[in-house]
Amino acid sequence: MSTWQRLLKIRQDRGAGYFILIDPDKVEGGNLADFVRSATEASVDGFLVGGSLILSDGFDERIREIKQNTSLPVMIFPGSLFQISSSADAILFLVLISGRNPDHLIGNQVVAAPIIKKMQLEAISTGYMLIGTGKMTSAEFMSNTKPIPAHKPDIAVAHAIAAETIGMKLLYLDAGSGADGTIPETMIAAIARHCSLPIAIGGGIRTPEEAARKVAAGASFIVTGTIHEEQAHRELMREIVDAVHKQSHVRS
Ligand code: 1GP
Repeated sequence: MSTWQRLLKIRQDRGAGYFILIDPDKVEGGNLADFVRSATEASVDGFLVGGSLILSDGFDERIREIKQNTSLPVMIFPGSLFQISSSADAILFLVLISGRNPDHLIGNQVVAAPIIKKMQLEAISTGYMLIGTGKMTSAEFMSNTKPIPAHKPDIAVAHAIAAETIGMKLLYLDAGSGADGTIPETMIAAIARHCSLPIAIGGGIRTPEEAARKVAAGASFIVTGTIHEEQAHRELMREIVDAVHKQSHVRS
């Protein structure tokens, strides 16, 4: 079964899935193996690995370490061309559709696609939208793009429909790592009404209640990263797992 099929099955069986984003630079206590094992025990649905700016080297080694400690899907969420590894299960093949920076619309994809194909790494075509909820985030600064304003759901809907029409598989709406605010439920619901692509939501989510509200609005996947870098994570992971999966039952 491909990783994409696994994701669709998670969505089908559990209503929605919960992914932990690992920035290899920032794992709590520096103990990646323990972190991955405890997240797996907490029944999260998979891992994303990446960051807007990773300063340490050994990206491939880190992916292998994560893979050795979980049987869950491990997907690259690339912040740059240097974040490609054949050891992952798949890579989110991101196109930064909310921006108008040609490097992130086609330039980097042209460089990366032949490498990914040669590696036989599964690529999941993803329409990535940055949403501006407050202060400037690393993703906004590093990508040199303007985010879609959080109070403009109609603009986000038009981008989502464009991604669907182009033939992308997944939408990822991101407020950016450590964002002050989260993606508004009104925006998620508007996209879910007009577009059938699965929606991943990340950026600034800190509580199970917030995660549950995103799922109730129409999100298929919830991503959190920063909270696990900041605090004891095991209990919180379980609570978010429960909130995401329970909320899915309420919705369906
Ligand atoms: C960032 O969506 C991810 O790209 C996760 O955001 O680190 O704020 O949870 P946080």
